[in-house]
Amino acid sequence: MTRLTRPSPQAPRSAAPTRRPDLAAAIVCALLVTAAAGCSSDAPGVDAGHDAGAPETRWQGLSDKGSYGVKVRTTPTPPPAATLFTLEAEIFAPDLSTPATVTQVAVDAWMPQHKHGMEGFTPQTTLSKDTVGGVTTQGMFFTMPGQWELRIDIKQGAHGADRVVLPVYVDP
Ligand SMILES: [Cu+2]
Repeated sequence: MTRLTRPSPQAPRSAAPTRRPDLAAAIVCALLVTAAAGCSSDAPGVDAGHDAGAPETRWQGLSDKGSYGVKVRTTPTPPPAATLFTLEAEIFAPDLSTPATVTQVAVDAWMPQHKHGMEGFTPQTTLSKDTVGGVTTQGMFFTMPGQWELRIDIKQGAHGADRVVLPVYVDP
């Protein structure tokens, strides 16, 4: 950083139209600091405890109450950050042996460390007409890299209502 007291001959375009060069330099400095912080993380304070958990991805799992087993895949796979992707889920009996009929399913994604979801994206989930337990969700979007959760909420189905949460780590 240059000396703050030296008058700056060329005023930075982002600085306010001021005749006080020390103030202008201070503003530029603040902008640079802000930009640098934004490059490393959107919320460094919130991320402080993130090291506790290792990145995790699972493409299948059991629902919270044990009523269903679910397999998912994405296109493209693995899903990159800031890219629209499609999720296909297959919903089974808990042991994955038999497809389970479902009649109402909602799919969402959540970033637990930051407590936000897909921020303005509203994916559309449709039930397969041909495949029992088949669900397709279009318009999924991980807004940033990091540890996410896929949340498949079975609101109505052969084994009642239940929810599957699968961790997905999105590479930077
Ligand atoms: Cu986040």
